Amino acid sequence: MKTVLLTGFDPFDGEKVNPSWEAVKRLRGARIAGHTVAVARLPTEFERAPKALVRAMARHRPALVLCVGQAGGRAAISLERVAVNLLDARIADNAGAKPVDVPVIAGAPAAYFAPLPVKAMATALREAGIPAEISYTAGTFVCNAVLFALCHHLAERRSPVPAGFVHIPYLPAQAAGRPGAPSLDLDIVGRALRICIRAALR
Ligand code: PCA
Repeated sequence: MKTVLLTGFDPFDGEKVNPSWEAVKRLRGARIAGHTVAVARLPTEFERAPKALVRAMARHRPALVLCVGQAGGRAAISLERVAVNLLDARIADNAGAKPVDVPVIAGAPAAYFAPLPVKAMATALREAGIPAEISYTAGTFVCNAVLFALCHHLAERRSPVPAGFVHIPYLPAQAAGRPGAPSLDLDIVGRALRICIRAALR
């Protein structure tokens, strides 16, 4: 059976949980559209996260790669369309690194479009009653670096594998300490990821 690789991140910036890993780990072994879900937990570290992703891809040889990360403050499931070749950290990563104005991969293109049908995915999410948006920036922190490294890896190998990045809001428990911050419940995020996978495989 073909495999879908889903990844989530370690908590960062003083948080106790990362909703991305909480949602992703629940889908381990799930059967979706004739595929089995494999999961990997990535460190929220510039240096190690892309390597951990590439290792997981070598191990699972997935037919689809969907990386998921927390985007605190966003109110919808955010489908990332673009990765930029820039690290510009506002906070330190979990290893204490805080790169400013350096490329993710020296000599690589300035940007990539994620090879993922983001519009079809957004439509499918909205039809299921889940707030969704297409995003034109994954930021300049670890998530963007992972998406960029993923796109570069596939482009260099001329791989046809669809792959991309989904940012998700805080969990309600995280938002509880931040009046006014939007959040999405884990069950909804789980449903959203299943819908994203089905739409991406179509
Ligand atoms: N979100 C961060 C890194 C890890 C995560 O879950 C980001 O958006 O870059």
